[in-house]
Amino acid sequence: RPERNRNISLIGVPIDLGADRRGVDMGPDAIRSAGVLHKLEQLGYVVHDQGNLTVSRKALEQAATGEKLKYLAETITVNAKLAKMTADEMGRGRFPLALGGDHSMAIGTVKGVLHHIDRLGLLWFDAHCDANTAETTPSGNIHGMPLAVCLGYGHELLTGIGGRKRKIRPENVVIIGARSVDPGERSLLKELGIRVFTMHDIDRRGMERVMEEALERLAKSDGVHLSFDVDGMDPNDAPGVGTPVMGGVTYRESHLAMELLSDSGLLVSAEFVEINPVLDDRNKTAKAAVEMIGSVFGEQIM
Ligand code: 4U7
Ligand code: MN
Ligand code: MN
Ligand code: MN
Repeated sequence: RPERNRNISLIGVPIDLGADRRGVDMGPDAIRSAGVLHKLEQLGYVVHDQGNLTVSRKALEQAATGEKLKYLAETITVNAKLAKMTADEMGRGRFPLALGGDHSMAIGTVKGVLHHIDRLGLLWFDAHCDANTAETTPSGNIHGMPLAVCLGYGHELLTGIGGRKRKIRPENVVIIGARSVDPGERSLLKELGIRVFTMHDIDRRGMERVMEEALERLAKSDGVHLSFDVDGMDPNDAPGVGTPVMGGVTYRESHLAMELLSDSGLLVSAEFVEINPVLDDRNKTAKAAVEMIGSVFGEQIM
């Protein structure tokens, strides 16, 4: 079994400006209530809890701003702070674990990790591909754009966060669980040659073989960031999400994916995002996220 970094830096990111449904800003506290600290400490980790970043909700009061990218300014502010905190915590030798919050926060975490690992691999677990740009977005919601931004595509104020030159290389990205892809995303991902493991692939080949191929690709990077959008899971198992899509990755398949990722020893940072307790069923989704966190940090049944 791989040597693990025993020090985890927990960073709550209560942002909901990237999404249309309110409430995802309460995700970090929902995951805390579901016992994430206890889980990690039980597994033998030392958790350095940074609390939650401050996210101004002022922008929300000025409804219908007519911006093409909704709440761009505050989203940039939050992600710049998050990138810095992530890079700083990694600089202290800690494993950054961010809790969200809408998926726009991946811009900050990934840019922060890129500060230390230039050839970073990225495992994007999601029902969506989050590869829209200002030109292709059907919604104007920035949580549909972070993967494009991490690859260097999109509004220059977003790609500039944490330094324009820091980006993920297409050959180091895998997407797992995709089942809702917009036309503009499809063309960008095809153009870049990004490996997308759709639900069709998981149905046909099973999660074990999908993960084996995914990890084989990611092993060529210098370390992997996990961006886990809980809507990648099936809405029956993870109902507390703003953009549910039927026919997702089951609870068991998700566990297996996290266990195999854990066993690979490639993981250097992670985030769990899009948990919306307002839409949830008795914190079921946050509890599922804590179980996935357990698996990815090495929890075993026996
Ligand atoms: B999430 C969407 F059009 N693609 O861009 C968009 F379907 O972080 C949804 O994966 C984005 O939850 C979902 O608005 C973002 C839409
Ligand atoms: Mn999603
Ligand atoms: Mn997402
Ligand atoms: Mn497990």
